[in-house]
Amino acid sequence: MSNLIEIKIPDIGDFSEVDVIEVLVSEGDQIQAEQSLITVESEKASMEIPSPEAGTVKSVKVKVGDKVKEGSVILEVEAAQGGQDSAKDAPAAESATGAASEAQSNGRVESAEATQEQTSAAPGAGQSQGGEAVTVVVPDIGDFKEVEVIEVLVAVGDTVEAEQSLITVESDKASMEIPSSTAGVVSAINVKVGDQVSEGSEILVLTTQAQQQGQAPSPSAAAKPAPQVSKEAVPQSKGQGVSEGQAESSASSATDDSAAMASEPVARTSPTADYGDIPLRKLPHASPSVRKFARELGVNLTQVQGSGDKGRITFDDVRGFVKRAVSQSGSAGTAAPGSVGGGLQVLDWPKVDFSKFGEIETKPLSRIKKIAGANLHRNWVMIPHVTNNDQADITELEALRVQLNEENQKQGIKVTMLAFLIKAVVAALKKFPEFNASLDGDNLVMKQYYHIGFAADTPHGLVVPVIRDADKKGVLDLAQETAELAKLARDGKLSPAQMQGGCFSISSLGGIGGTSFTPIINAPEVAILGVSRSAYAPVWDGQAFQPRLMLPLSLSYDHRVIDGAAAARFNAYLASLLADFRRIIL
Ligand code: CAO
Repeated sequence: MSNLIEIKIPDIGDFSEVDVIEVLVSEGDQIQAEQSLITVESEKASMEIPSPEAGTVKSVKVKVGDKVKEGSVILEVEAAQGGQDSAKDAPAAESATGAASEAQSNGRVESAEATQEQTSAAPGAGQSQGGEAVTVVVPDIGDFKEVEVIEVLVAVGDTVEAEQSLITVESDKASMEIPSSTAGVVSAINVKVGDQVSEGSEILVLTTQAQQQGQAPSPSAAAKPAPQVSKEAVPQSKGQGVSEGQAESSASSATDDSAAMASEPVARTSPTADYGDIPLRKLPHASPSVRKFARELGVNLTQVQGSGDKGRITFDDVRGFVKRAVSQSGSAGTAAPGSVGGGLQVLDWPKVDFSKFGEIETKPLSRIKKIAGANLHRNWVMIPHVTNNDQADITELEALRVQLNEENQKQGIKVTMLAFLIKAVVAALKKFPEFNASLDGDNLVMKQYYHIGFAADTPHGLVVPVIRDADKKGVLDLAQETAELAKLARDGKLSPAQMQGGCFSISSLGGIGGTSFTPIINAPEVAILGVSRSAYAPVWDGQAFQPRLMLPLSLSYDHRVIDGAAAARFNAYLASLLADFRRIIL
């Protein structure tokens, strides 16, 4: 009875076909039951496929990039509890023909090792007579001493071309693909994801085409033994009389011994491949799944700025890159065909040694500045902003404000223009509901509530407290609440809940100055009102210039949702309410 078992993909729920994104074991590995063997990834999730059995990996049937589904064979494992006899227990003919079968080869060229085992067991059943194998080692990789293998890109049985990438390694600073130094069929893989390798580490063993056909070793392999040549005497007699025990012990030593060509008929030399001029491809710092994601989206990772640890590129970096590319090429309309980056192909941020020009002091950005900065940046690059500037005549409103403050002096409530603005904005949102909305894909979410945020300048940076249900509050309540929230903001005591749920924001710089500015929309809101300092200006009333207190209103809106005409109407309506506050009750 053979104890060679095929490990298949189990029931993986709703996913019909998934990609192999990591192969976590290699031929010869001793594995435990439930140890993860490969990682697969669907559009929605990644999952690791565990082994149902402990044992020794005899062959790996999949490689990174393969598509698998329930029932796909991923490994052959010699079960630990099964005793000495395994594959060899199977009749020779069955073994030889089985090697060619769809089920065993999984549609690929059968591994050289397997072929040779079959040759031993059933002389004449295969073409390969063995010969020298070429061990591909990690070449000189510069300053990197120990680097981690993050991808194995080939599987046993694969035919590889010279210069084809075999594995990806990653150091603290960079990733690079290690190419094959020669063409051939992969007969053994000596590394797996997570291994540390350095110059000279053996990656895999290749059987060249000539050897497969029983010809002499290629001159390049035979005549150019690199310094790392490893002599491997395989204890076996020529082509016949190989006991099952011998074949077994040779095969199971595959992990440690690149002479895993278990059934080689004679002692042989396995030269280490010479890289010659083959270039190593340095890759941006990113995990295999992020690079796969980028490949699928056609993103060139060399153009993506990594925000992760040590500049590592994350999924969000790739998403952000694509979103910026889409919004830029969409608004510019001039992106070259096929160029994902479009106008994004900008120069790197300038690195300047400022101390060359004078004395400097470097201070880290505050936590709030970093968070706010990242949000502002996203909103600025992802939302097509347009700003409509208008002015409101607040001469009468200012008189009312002063009067209210006199009347409410004893209660300690100070009414500023902000409270009136919130009240007027709510009325304008009711009249123009698309301003009280958020984009959700192709849908516009229309809100039936009126939570108004206002930008507050604090010693640590900008925050936006939110007044809930502003439509249900009077001007005095609003004045009191904004003052309380502004104080909490300045003291750094706002809770997250007090900054959430806003429908529309107001950024008032009126207490400071300015005549207009472009406020950045606070996503996922679709508009924001910027307010600058009011000032008296001569206004023509049809007969004469009158001194009127004019308040500058700068309304930035998301042009994907709001048309310019609607924005002009909103701003004009708002100005009319501020000019005659009685209209609020209409
Ligand atoms: N025109 C003229 N004067 C104005 C005014 C305006 N538009 N708005 C406010 N003022 C006056 C107030 O009446 C007050 O005058 P007194 O001191 O004489 O009473 C003074 O300016 C200071 O007002 P304030 O700023 O303390 O109060 P506020 O309610 O107007 O604003 C708050 C509160 C929290 C919004 C404000 O303090 C603040 O932080 N503003 C900065 C917001 C910001 O940074 N925005 C930029 C974000 S980036 O887009």
